[in-house]
Amino acid sequence: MKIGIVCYPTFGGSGVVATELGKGLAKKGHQIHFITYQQPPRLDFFNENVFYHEVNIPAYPLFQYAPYESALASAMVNVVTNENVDLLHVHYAIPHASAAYMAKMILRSQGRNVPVVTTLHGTDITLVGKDESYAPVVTFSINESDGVTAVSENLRQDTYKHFNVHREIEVIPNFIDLSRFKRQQKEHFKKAICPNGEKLIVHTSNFRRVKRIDDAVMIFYHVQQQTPAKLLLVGDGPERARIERLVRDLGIYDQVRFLGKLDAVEEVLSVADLFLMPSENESFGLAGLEALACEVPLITTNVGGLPELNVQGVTGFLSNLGDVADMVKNALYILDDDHLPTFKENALARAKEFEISQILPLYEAHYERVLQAVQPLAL
Ligand code: GMT
Repeated sequence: MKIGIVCYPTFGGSGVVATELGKGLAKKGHQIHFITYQQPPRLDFFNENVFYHEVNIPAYPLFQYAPYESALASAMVNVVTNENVDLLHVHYAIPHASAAYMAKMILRSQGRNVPVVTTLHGTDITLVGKDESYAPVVTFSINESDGVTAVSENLRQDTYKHFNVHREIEVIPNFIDLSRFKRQQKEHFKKAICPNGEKLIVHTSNFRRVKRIDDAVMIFYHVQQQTPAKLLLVGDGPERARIERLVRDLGIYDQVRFLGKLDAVEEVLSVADLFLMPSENESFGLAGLEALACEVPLITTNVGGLPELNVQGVTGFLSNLGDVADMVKNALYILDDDHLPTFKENALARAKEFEISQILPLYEAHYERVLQAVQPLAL
């Protein structure tokens, strides 16, 4: 199959899911054409089945906001036409699903029927997408997609709740490549960060408000008062400066390190004892799955799709949003040397349920169904 994949070239979230999906499909012999405005960070290797097409967005003095959606739709039209792409798979509804609809209509006017699959990832539905500035376009483009998937049952339900969507949505969860995300021997790294055998706590995110990093810092603040610990914060984004200030104000700057946007996050997770995800909303929690794969138990909120990933008392604990005291209590329980080994074992066992080899066939089957349903154009 020849598949055009559209995504944001991000270090985490939908960008990573889309890139890993494309890589996995390419290894299985499909031809994958990535269409993005920048090379996705995990697209850093050569494979004969992988192609990259950059969206060109020309500047013009008239544009206060460059019309990215038009440039993207045009790129999709060109790639489909030149490369004979069978199907377009767009990740994150805004504005990819509506740009794909535009591309589909243009291609149809040229006598080519190319179906569009839209994968809903999270904030495209739960936060920004439902804002009335975008909602009509998001609703229309979901309804007009030929196939729609959501990364959790919770996100599927949220889509029906917030939008006038009347079509089938298939749940295909996020997945993990266990050959990359596995506990590696990085003891020298652990020694450098935790020279006195401290417990290592990690949070990774795009540093947006929805991640509630201040809760992560407060959990760590209370934990380290009762057990020696260090905190690694991986990622960057709008919250970074505020969080750095909070860490300084709490007087724990020496115990906290900001690592920025790390690509090899599995190396950090390999030496971690606990992962914090106190998010306000999380449709799935891919970063949490990456932690589980590296045998790191989770402290999360019980919002969104997190209960579909984190199993209470088995792979970690879930608390109500903002209940820092409960998260501290649970973190100390997990970090107890009598409990930690079991949680680590359970974490890996849970991650195995989301192994990429089990999830890719679900996408392939979804594509097959969508392609079979495409009506030939009347001549
Ligand atoms: O909002 C983000 O954090 C980024 C966003 C994205 O689409 O890039 O992440 C969402 O998609 C991920 C991949 O499917 C999910 O694992 C995340 O839970 C989800 N984030 C939120 O729902 C906040």
